Amino acid sequence: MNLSEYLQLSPEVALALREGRPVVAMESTIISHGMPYPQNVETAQACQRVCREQGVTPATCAILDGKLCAGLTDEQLDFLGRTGKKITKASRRDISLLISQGMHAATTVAATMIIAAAAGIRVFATGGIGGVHRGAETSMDISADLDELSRTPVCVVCAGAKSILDLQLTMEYLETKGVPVIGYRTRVLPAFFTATSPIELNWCADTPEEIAAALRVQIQLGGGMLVANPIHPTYSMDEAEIRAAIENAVAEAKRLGISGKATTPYLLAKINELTKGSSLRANIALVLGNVRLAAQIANSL
Ligand code: PSU
Ligand code: MN
Repeated sequence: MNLSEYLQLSPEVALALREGRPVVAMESTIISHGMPYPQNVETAQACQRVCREQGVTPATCAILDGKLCAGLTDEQLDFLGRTGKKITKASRRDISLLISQGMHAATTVAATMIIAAAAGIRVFATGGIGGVHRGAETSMDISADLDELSRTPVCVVCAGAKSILDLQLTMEYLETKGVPVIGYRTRVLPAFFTATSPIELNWCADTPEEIAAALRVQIQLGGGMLVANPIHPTYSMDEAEIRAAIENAVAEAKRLGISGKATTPYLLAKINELTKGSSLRANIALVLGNVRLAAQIANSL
């Protein structure tokens, strides 16, 4: 893979990479499709501040005018946040056409991993990853994020996966694809809004240094890795409340016939509406926690 002719690094990101200083990548679909305006832009800004506080350069990624951008200006972040769901949500399959047609798009975990790897960025913080959707045994709706994790040498820090997905099948798929999933100070997979799920993990780490050491090997092996960082207990949601909201949102999506790449954004917005904004507060808190951990991993790499 050589995408360097399509890359556009911000001056700050280019300098940090040239000098071998730590950089953390962040995605933009979480801004355009994952949260409402203006909290989306405020969160993106807060993520960049958390990075800088740790001495790490933030590289928020997107596709603008057909360029693979790493490091965005405030104006570009605001554009993505205001445009919201009207901007294309880009995964691996969309990249060639977006570039050849000079278009704009927000990047998912999969597309952001591609940009990060092309730029030489090894650590990437997000909220939740895409996964195997409930009912995938008939819909075959499995996020391209999972295949990307198997092939692209980037460490993705997330808060586990939302139970809008089938968590057990998501873990089975990651195992088949050879993706290491490391719990950060936890032995079970966190479930995004809550810190725990019944699913036991094979690996856990107590320090960012341990994760960085494994990442060095994984890069040589030739694939990505997933770090699951539980939401801080202060912000963790009530289990019954979030379960009810998710069940309700999944049923409503089915009733409305929502499918394909519209599914995840629809469910996120519906859950936020049903929980009267408390899921959004949790979402913002866990993203910031993931950025902090990603910055620590990048620092020890
Ligand atoms: N899960 C979340 N929040 C998100 C997403 C997933 O909890 O914002 C976004 C990410 O950008 C992820 C994408 O890469 O949705 C996955 O979409 P799909 O399931 O269509 O592959
Ligand atoms: Mn899908």
